[in-house]
Parts: sequence; structure tokens; C-alpha cells
Amino acid sequence: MTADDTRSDLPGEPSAGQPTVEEPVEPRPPLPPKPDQAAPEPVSATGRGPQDDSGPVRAQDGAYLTNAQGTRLPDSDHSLKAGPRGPVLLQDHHLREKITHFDHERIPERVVHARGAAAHGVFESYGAGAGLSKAGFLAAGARTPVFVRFSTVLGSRGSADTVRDTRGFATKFYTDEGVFDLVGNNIPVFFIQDAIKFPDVVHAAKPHPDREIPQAQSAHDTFWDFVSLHTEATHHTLWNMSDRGIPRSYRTMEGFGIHTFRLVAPDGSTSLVKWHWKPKLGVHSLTWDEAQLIGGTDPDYHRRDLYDAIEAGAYPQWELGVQVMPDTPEQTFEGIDLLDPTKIVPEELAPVQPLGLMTLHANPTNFFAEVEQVAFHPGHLVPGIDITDDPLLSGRLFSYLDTQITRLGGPNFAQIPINRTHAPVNDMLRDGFHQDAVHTGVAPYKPNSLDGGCPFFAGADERAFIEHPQPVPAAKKVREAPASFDDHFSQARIFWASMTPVEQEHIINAYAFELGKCTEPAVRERTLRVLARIDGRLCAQVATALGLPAPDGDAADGPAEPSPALSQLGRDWPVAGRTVGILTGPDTDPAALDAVRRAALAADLVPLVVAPTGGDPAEVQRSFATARSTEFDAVLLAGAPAPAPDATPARDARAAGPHTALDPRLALLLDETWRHAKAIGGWGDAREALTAAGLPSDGPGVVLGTDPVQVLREVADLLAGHRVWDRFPPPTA
Ligand code: HDD
Repeated sequence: MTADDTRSDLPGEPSAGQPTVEEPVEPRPPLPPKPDQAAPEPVSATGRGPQDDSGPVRAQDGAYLTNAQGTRLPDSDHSLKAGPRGPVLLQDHHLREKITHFDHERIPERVVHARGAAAHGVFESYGAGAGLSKAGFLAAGARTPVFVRFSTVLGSRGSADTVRDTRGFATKFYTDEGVFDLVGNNIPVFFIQDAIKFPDVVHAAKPHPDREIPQAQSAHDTFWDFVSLHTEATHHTLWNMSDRGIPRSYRTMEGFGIHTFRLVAPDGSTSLVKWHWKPKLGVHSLTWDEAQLIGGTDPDYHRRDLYDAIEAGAYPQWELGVQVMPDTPEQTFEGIDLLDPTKIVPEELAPVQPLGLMTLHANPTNFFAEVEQVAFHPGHLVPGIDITDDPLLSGRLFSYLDTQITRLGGPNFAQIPINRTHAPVNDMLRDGFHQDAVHTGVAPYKPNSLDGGCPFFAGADERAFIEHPQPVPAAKKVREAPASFDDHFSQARIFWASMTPVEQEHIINAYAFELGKCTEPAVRERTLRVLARIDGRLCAQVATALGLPAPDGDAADGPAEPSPALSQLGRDWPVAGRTVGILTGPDTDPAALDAVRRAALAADLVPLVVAPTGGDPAEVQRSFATARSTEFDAVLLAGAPAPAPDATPARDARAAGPHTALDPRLALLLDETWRHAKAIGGWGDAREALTAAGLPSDGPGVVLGTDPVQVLREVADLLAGHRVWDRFPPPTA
């Protein structure tokens, strides 16, 4: 073999007939962002737009590599050395700049909600809120740019998406009257009633301080120690143990503002409201088994789902709505204390009134610049939206501003492009770390005459934010909660009573798993006593799973009235955006495949063709090597998808039958699809494939037929119910 022969095997060297993949060497300007990735047009703190003809300020610009000062560089791969084999010289300022910058690339991650994903969009007001609030973005026809960040709470930045946890749902509205942040969660109640407890609940839920275990989950002693002692957490914990703790997608999550807010109408009248985001795709969750699988096979599952949907043009949408309650001196509604963030107002008592539609249509251009640096704050309010005296909200108003100063390196984080308001800023705030603005004038104080008295105060007529003059009752200073805050169980009982049997079964299993991970007997026993206050069967079944005696009696007071709106089941949801895996093989009829794909796209479904070894990405999106059932909401067996020509014969005993050589990856995929109660359709030899996989071809949620498009239609009907719930074993009494 000659030297020339070996060269063709070098990485980057094409063999004869292969396309060349080389680093381009011709200088040319950087590629512009894709058209659908346009970030909102920011306005700088001085009121000047940072966009000029050369593109966004501080973006990568020009064709040549430079240092941070813009000086062009001839090389960035070699340190400056005394000869090719000699020592590196201290005078290498390029090396020092490059490494020093790299050393400081990371900023502190958020102390909670560190793991997240986000997107840009627009909020379009229906005008229905115009009589409730004078906020301009709620006026009829108003269109307001938004940026939404979804997150888990407990895990660090690199943790998995599908852990059991509460999800953050934070929305930044760039309104003409300033930024309004709605910083909510996917669960409408909170663990604690007073912000002073926040460090306690977070310390308890975070990994053990000695071992830093476990990551991103509550299944450990310190969490259950805290929530069993601190029973105001019971309601939220029950939601966490329900399917709400493992959402199918960010796109299928509800969002809640949790606290009661006060809206101020144009005529000065006020109402108390709770904010809701209702997903157009419906509210869906994973099964626990799916969540576990995905944690290993695709820890970025939710992030990827959001990104892919937006890239595909399947823009996620939520309706923003409010429950409206009269603003009475008691600040209660139907006996519910509206200042208690562990309480909901059942939707049957106060229906959610839709105010507008949010559409997320653009992915971030740069994750760090936008998703990591976005800074939310419940105190970012606009005229017409005011706070109440919920003690949890009061503490948050302090905490969020404070945390950004550490996280984003100083008090000027509002100047970071993603945080910039779209309203003119003239704030007289000056200097500080990372000050980007070049302020003019000599008098950043008021009153002044030297800058002509500028800037001027606005009145209500000039859209100033004026706190509602809410009367403060005469009282003594105390460290106490009102008596109404002592009710820790009645609403947990409503939630439990509102769940369908299969949802209750999932809750029981979740408690059994979490407590099974606890090693302290006292923690388990105390939690069982808490569960007994919610429901006797819940307590008894968890106790049985743990091998413990159930505490005596159900101490709860009377049956709870269910709130049907709390269950995710029993409704038909839109199928748009749901994924259908089409499992193909060498004998799949291309015409049938094409017809099904077209029909799926016409129904706004997302068809993903799976082939044994992949193929042209336009035709085949997944291979048996990469596809897992967890990616699909339903699957179609397109004729005879197996065996693959070179498939390993199935080792699994269940694979005996007509398809003795059913590809084991396909058998696994079908088995999981069945186990996770997803619809399965098929035509041609699909029945044999199911039999070979050991699955009943006449079982619930299996649609076999001769017309592929009709099969797809029936599968889509099943998708409207999300899962084939009959597949789950009926709960034991
Ligand atoms: Fe919080 C972040 C939601 C109570 C202190 N919180 C944070 C985020 C969300 C929430 C969605 C992530 C925002 C983002 O994506 O950047 N938090 C809530 C909700 C609460 C709540 C719905 C109760 C109703 N939070 C809460 C309390 C405190 C905090 C009581 C402190 C007293 N939260 C913070 C924080 C974070 C935060 C430490 C971490 C990163 C950040 O603020 O920017 O300040």
C-alpha cells in the first residue's frame, strides 16, 4: 500500500465518487439568522434602536476572524511558541484572551427553574378584557410580542426534561406600556403560603447537601420530611404526584398565574382575577414508564418537541383567560381565601373567560443570549394590572430582582437584548456593571432645571402605572397567618375526588414510588398520615405498596365535591400536532404510504416515517436504530414492515409465528406502544406483525383494515382521547 492509498482513509478526505466535505476557505459574511428566527426588535435603554445597517449590535460581523477588539487574526489553532516544539510564550495575548473568555463563559444557573426552553411569539387580544383592565395589550385587536420560557423547577441546567416535577410557564409581554411578566407554573397552587418558607421548601426538594443526590426529583427523604411536616404543601404535592407532574409536552400544558391579581378597569373599578393559559392542543401527560424511558433515551424531549414543532410550522397556541371574582374587602370568593396561594377557585364556580390567543412562532436564535439571559419578575407590571396582598407574591416581588443581579452580573440586566422593553426608557438609573447605554444630559435627578426638567412625570391620563389605593386594614405587626390558611386538606380532597380511576391509580403509584425511595421510616409513616387526611383508599393502597399498615381511619371531613375541569380525561382534544409513527419495511406499498402521509398532513398530524435503516430525510425521518415508541402518539404498521432484509432474528419467545424474524427493535417498539396505551393502526400484514410481537390484534385501540387512509382516520379519532385508556388495568378496589 502506498502513502497515497492511506490518504483516502483520512478523516475529511473524500474517497473516489463521494461528495467533498471541506471547510470553506473563501471569506464571506456570516449567514444571517433564518427568517423564522427573528427575535423581537429590541430598543436600547437610551431609547435608541441598536439595529443599524451592519446588523444587531455585538453580533458576529464581517468575514474575518478577529479578536474582541476587531483586529483580524491569521491563526486561531496554535499558541505562540518559541519554535514549533518550544514553550508557549506568556506574551501570547490572543491565547490569553481566548482562554480567559472561555473560562468565564458560564453564568450561575438559576437557583430554581435552571432547566428550560423558550420561544418567541405574539399575543393577540380578543378585546374581552378591555372592560376589566386598562392594560393596552388587552384592548381589542392589540398584538403584543412575547417570549415564553418553560422549565422544570428542581434539576440543574443539564438535567432531564421528563422528571416528575412542577413546570414553570413564564411569559414576557413586550407591551407599549412596558414589560409585563406573567411568571406562572403548570400547577395552579403552590407548596407554601408565605415567601419566607421558599428557601426551606427548595432546600428540602433539592438534592441532599452531602451527596448531591438525587438530581431533579422529589423522591427522597428530605423532600418528604418537609412536606409531611409542613402540611400546607399537601395540595401542591398531590398535583405533583398526579399526571400533571409529567407533561407530554410543553405544548400540552396548562399555565396558571396562581396568585390572585387585581385588575383595574378604565373607569377605575377593580376585580380580582386568576390567570390561566389553556393549550389549544389539550392537556396531556406522559405515563410514568414513558417518562423514565425518555429520561435515558432523549433527556431533551420537551425542548426538542417545542423546537421541532415551531420549525415544522406547527405553532403552539394557548388562550389566555381569567377567572373573575368581585373585589370585596374580605378578598374571598365562595368561602375561598383568594390571598391563599394553596387554593384554587374551581372553574365550575368561576369560569375562565378567554382574553386572547398566544402563538409561539419563532425559536431562539441563540440559547444563551435569549433563554439563559431572560430575566422574569412578577413585579414587571403595566397599568391596569396590580398585585394583591398574597404573602407569597410579596416575597416574590423582592426575590426576582435580587436574583438577577447575581445571575446576570449587575443591575443593568434590563439592557440585555432579550430583556429590553419595547417602550421608550428614560429611567435616570446610571452606571453599574455592564452598563451598555451612553447616557447624555447632566442631570440624572429630579427635580432638575439643567436638563430642562426632563424627564417628566406621567399621570393616569399619560398611562402611568399608579398603584391601586387598596385600603390597608388597621392591624398590629405580627408573624402570623390568617385562620383561613389553616385549611390544608379540603382542596386536596377536591382534586382527588375529581380524578378518574386511572388518574387515581397513577397518583397511588407515584406516591408508592416516591416514598419507596425514602429510607427514613418516620418520613413514610408521617406521609401516610397526611394521605389519610386526603382519602382512605389512597392511603391504604400506598401503605400496601410500602408494606406498611395504613393509619387508622380517614380523618377527612365529609365527601368533597369534584371539579370536573381538573381531570385531563374524558374529553376530546384536537389532534393537530400529534405525531404518528409510520413503520415501514421493504414491502411497504409506496402509494399507500404516500396517501397516508398526505392524509396525516391534511389532518395537521405530524407523520414520521420509520424505516429499518433510515434513508433520504425527505422520505424517511427515523430508523429502527433511533426511533423509540415515546416519540409517537400513535403508530401505523404500513403493510409488512418486518422483517428487515438483514434483521437479526428475534430472540424473544413472543416473536414466534408467521414473522419469526420480526425485527426485535420493532417488536420492542410495538410492545411499548401497547404498554403506553397508544393507538396502533395497520394494513396488509400488520396483523401478523402484531401477533409476532405477542400483542392481541383485536385488543382495544387496535385498528386494522384494508384502506390505509381509513385506518388513519380511525386512529386519529382515538388520538382525540389522547390514549386508549381501557388498556390500563382497572384499579383494584
Ligand atoms: Fe419563582 C424563578 C415560578 C414562587 C424565587 N419562578 C421562577 C421561574 C418560574 C417561577 C416559572 C422561572 C422563570 C424563568 O424561566 O426564568 N415561583 C414561580 C411561581 C411561584 C414561585 C409560580 C409561586 C406562585 N419563586 C417563588 C418564591 C420565591 C421565588 C416564593 C422566593 C421567595 N423564582 C424565584 C427566583 C427565581 C425563580 C429565585 C430563580 C431564577 C429567577 O428567579 O429568575 O428568584
